Amino acid sequence: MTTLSDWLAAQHVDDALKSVVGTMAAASVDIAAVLRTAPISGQTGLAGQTNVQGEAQKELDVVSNDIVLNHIRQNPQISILVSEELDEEVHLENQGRYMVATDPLDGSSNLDVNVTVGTIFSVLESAGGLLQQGTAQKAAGYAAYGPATSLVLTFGTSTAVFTLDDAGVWVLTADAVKVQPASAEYAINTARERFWDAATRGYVAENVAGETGPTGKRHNMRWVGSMVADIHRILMRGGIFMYPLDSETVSKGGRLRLLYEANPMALLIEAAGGKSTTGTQRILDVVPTGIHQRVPVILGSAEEVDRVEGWYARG
Ligand code: P6P
Repeated sequence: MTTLSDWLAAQHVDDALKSVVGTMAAASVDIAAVLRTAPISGQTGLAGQTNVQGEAQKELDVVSNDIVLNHIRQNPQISILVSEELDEEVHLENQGRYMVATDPLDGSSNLDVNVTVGTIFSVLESAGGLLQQGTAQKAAGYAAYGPATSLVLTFGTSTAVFTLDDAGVWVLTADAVKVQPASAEYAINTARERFWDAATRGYVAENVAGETGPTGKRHNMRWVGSMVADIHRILMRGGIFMYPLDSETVSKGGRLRLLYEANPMALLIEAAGGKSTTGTQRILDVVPTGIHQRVPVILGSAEEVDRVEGWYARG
C-alpha cells in the first residue's frame, strides 16, 4: 500500500510545494467528514436554512471555505488564498512562496440530493502575481466526495488518484492515469441547446447521429451537473466535458471560473494525456484578467477535443 506521504516523498518537487498539496489533502479530509453527515446536522448547503438547533446555518460552501482557510493559515509556505467564496484574495500573515486558488465546494447545489461534489485547487508561486496563466501552475488537484472519497493530484507531468481509507489515510489507487484518446461519451447540458454556437451544435449533432453519422459509432451523453463528478468520470474512462461559450454566457465570458476550476482541471487532464480548450485557445494559455474570470471549458479525450476545435476552426 502506497500512501500520499509515500507518493509525495517520491516526487521530484520541493518540500514546500509538497506541503501545500498536503495541506489541501488534509482540508479535504475534514470537508469530507462534514459532508458525510450534513443531512443529519441539517447542513444541506442551501442558503437561508437553520440547523436542527435553530442556529443561523452557514452554507456548506462557506463551511468548506472556512476549513480550507484554517488549514492554509497553518502552512507557512502559503501567502495568498483566492477562493470562489471570497470576493477578494486573502493575504495571509505567512510570507510563503505559494498561492492557492480554490473552489472549496464545487457543485454544492447537488448536496441536498446527495450527488458527488468536490474541492478543486490550483497552486502557483505568489511572486508571479494573482493573474498567471494556467501553464504557471505548480500543482493542481481535486477531492471528489462520492461513494468513495478520491483525491486527484498532479505536479504537471502525471496524474495520480488516491482513495481515503477508514483511518483517514489517502491510499494511492491509480498512478500515472491516462485519459483515453478516443471516446464515445460526451458531457454537456443539452437544455442549453438553444444558446449554443454553430460549432457546439455541429459537434453534438455528429454525436447524436451515432452510427449513421460521420463518427460511425454510437455516442452516449452523461451530465451530472457537478464538474468534479463529470471530470473524474472522464479521467477514469474517457470522454469530453463541455461548458462552451453560448449566447447566454457570452456576456460573462463563460460559466466556469478560470483560476480555480478550468485551470486546475486542464492541468490534471493534460498531465494525463488529454487536451483542454476554450474552443479556440488552450485553456492553460489564457491570460487571466481577474481572479473570478469565467471561461468556456472543453476538455477530455484528445481526439474529441480535436474534433470540437475542428468545428470552431470552420468559423
Ligand atoms: P448547469 C456547479 O454549479 C457547476 O459550477 C459545475 O460544477 C457544473 O459542471 C456546472 O456548474 C453545472 O452547470 O448549467 O448544468 O447547472
